[in-house]
Amino acid sequence: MSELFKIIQVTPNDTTKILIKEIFTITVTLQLLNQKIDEKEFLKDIDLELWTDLKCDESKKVFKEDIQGYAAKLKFHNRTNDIFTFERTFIPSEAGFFKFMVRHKFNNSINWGWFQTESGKKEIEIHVEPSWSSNTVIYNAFVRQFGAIDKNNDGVINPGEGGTFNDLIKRMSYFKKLGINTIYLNPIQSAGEIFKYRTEERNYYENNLTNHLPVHMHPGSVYSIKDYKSIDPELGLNENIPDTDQYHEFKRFCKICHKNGIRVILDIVFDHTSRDSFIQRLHPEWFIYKKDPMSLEGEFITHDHPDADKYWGKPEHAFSPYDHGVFWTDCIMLNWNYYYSLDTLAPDKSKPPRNPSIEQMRDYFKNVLIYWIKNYGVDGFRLDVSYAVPAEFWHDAILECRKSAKNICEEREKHPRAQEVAPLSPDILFIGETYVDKVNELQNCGISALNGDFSSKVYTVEMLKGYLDYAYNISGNFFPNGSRWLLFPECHDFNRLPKKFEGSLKNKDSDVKLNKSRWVLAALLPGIPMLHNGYEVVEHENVSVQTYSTINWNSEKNISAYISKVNHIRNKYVAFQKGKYIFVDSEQGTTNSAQLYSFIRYHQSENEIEAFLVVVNMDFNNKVDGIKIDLPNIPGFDLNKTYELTDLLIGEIHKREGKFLTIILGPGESHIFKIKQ
Ligand SMILES: [Ca+2]
Repeated sequence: MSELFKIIQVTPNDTTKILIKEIFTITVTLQLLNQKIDEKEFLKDIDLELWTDLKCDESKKVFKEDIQGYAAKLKFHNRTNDIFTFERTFIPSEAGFFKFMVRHKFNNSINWGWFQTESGKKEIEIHVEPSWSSNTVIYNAFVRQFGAIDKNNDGVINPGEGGTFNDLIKRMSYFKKLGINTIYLNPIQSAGEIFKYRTEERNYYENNLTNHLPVHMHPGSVYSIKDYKSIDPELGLNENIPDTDQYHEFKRFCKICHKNGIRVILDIVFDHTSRDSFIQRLHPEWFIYKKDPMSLEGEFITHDHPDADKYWGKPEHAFSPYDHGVFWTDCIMLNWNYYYSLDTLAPDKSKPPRNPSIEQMRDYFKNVLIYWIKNYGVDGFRLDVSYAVPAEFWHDAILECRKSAKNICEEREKHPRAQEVAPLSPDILFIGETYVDKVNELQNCGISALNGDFSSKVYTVEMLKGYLDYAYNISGNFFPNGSRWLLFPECHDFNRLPKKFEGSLKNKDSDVKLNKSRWVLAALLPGIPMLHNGYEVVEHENVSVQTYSTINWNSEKNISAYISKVNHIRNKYVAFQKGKYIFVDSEQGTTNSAQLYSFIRYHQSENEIEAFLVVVNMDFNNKVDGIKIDLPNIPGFDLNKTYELTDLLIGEIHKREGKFLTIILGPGESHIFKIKQ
């Protein structure tokens, strides 16, 4: 049979991420090698089958009429000369990891031939992603900072004046107005008490005049967790409910979020714990030890080392995580049997001892995730330092969390009193923190979106275009199709935007223009936008993860109305949530001095094509005065004929013809045009 035809293509032919409840098509293209065969005869004699474990709403309908189990016949689609295409469409009903294979036989042959990709793969992986990964707009609240207020007017934030869950609850209508639909909280657990500061920071805090508190009075880094199932009691303070506690307050927060259609994502830190974490006491074998825990050179001390009595199992000798030249002395590293940082950074190649109860540790951490889903109805997680935990652990954890979430959601339906909380849907979202490390491995293990490097690429048109071309496989094939990235101009890890650009802000309101322009990019480029608290009031001061910090909510510079407008545009149009992206050239070119970042987003549904042109002046000091941009072909539009551009930000309508447009835009301003023809 092989001499009659050959399969030349199967699409997709590599790991692909698709959305739950969205139509997904698998296409097989084959070439007829013997032209003399009659088309009717050929179609009668060819059998093309798809084998898959995809879970579909209409799986009964799809699979029943077709052969056995999960086999489905591919249907003839069309023919051009000697090329035939066959298709099968699905609507996946459950988030998860699946695969499919394609096989063929001809003329009642008893032998099936299995299709293999060029790299010899028979099974092609499909990740069905949470539906809300496309339409979510995230607000990142650092609870301790968000509501911090100097109640006694002594000019500083003292213990008891930090932010609480109740401060977030009080601003629920603000969040809704802002057009966000997910709140991501930096860790809310209690921080460790020992080594609250890393040694080099200790000096800074002791000498910094703005820091009035002695070291032991600081609340400690939220990324140095003492007990994974705890909540910092200070976050649960509430003057109106004196007998409440942090657990009750967090549950109340989650419930009110859900009532308002807002999902909750929790930060989880599985790379390290605080030095005095309780699991270090219970499971010393989950950690690794050195005589000097802040040394790359010294040997690891195993439990049977001659000096084990002195060092092994002792929290003060547990090895600290090491990152970019700095030991995080307030933390100790968990032993995942995964020596990523050590292998690349340690001058000696000595490996830490294997964790003898790694399976137990993996189970413990999976249960930590399930604990938050079951007891608070948490909808997703942001995985801190996700690249330092094995990807296969994440893969398993994602599967088990979604399985548990499904049961919890069903239980909530059946027994709402017994199960008083549940995620809004069982498709728990996982976002992995990594900027540049192990991105491919993490995209492939089933994490729905990665932090990525957007916030450090928003300086120039050239940098940003290069980054997006890479992230979205436009300049090569780096990641699974459909990979998603978190797009945030700011987060707790880096300086705030106005600080980053400090030297180049020339006018009084350049910082406002800067933040406005970067939000349009974050919200409307492909990805998941995330707004870091304080960005909307153009805050210059960074958050402090170790101690108290505030946001000046009364700042004269407030762009929340603008952000809200942009977010509502994103929320209204599917093209911005999951449409295709095309970069638009300008006569200034794609250089570091170019001002305009322009792009098309379009989405084709059954009855219409939605298309938008976004033009952003990335220059926050100078206007753009008559620069030509050159529109690409947009499917469904004929730009030689008149078309209409409606600027959704200001409501102006322009009629144009041809592919060149002349742009005039103030510093940091943008056009968001809906294109109609
Ligand atoms: Ca105070």
